Amino acid sequence: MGFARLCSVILLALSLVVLASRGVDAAPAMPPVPIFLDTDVCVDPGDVSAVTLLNGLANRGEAKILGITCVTSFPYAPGCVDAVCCWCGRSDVPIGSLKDSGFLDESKYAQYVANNWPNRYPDGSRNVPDAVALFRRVVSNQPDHSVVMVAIGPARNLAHFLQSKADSASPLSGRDLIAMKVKHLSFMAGAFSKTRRIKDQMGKDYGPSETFIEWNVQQDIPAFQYVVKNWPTPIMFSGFEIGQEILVDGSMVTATPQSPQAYCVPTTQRAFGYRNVSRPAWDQTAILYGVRGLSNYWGGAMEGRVVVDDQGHTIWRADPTRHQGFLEPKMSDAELGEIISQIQAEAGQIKPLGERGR
Ligand SMILES: [Ca+2]
Repeated sequence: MGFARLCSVILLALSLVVLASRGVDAAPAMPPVPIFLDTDVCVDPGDVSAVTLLNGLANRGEAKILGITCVTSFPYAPGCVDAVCCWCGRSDVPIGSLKDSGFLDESKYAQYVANNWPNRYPDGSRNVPDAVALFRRVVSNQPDHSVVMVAIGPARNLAHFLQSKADSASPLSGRDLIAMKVKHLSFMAGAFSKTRRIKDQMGKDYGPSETFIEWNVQQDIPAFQYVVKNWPTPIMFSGFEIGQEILVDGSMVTATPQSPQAYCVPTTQRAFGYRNVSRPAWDQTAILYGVRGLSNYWGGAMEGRVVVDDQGHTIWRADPTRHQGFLEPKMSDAELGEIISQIQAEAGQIKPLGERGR
């Protein structure tokens, strides 16, 4: 082998080492995925981590945040979401809120965050747009079949979006508007695994998926039934079993201790009686799927439909005429956790917008 050829072989080997050392989460160069997020931020602090992850993916150029709606009546939820986005470098994300009263109307962290970190809604949600009006306005301005909807809470807002009527934003019904503008829905809800048993973060075993009623479904079973029956685009579910053993928030807390997200998760964990600073990454998995798809993280065929009984059990049935599926584990929880962990930790380290801190 000549010297020049030997050099080129060494260079090739070195570049492969460099590529490998960039980490397993190096993403392909693609246009940013337009994401509309619906979240029940204020109940589980995992939603705050999920909003952080979405901001991290947007900061990397992989996602574009079109809007975020809150599916809770808690008045400080929009301020909390906005505070997290502002902290991550984004002060103009359109935010909407459920206008029903009395639905998930409490939080162990959201008011403190809304009152103590910069955001547009520190005094509550009175001036926050209605979630339905915001969704219709934002989505109607997007190219056809482009919007990726991500839902990480109960299905009430999604049912309202579907049932909405023509307005100044669009002459279409909600269902027709979604069919025209939305590409697919990534939804953290239900439990589907045939192989993984349902466990909580303390290792308590709740048995197989078919006997388990997942929280997002349970909060509004009629809304969930309505959505799985009527949503006109493909739906990929991230069941409870997908995120249950991925605990990732510790890195975020260490990397950005002054951030609102570093406050939310440990505070709530302590209030729940857990010693771990992390919540399972249920909601983050739906965000990651929405932005990066199956990647080499998961499997999941979409030739079926989900049926929900009146108790809230989720059952998947093969059906070649429908396009609903559920994520199945492929990459190890530890590797997937490393990927989520890294993006969440870096998301809070973007240069601050204006004044930060409590
Ligand atoms: Ca949630």
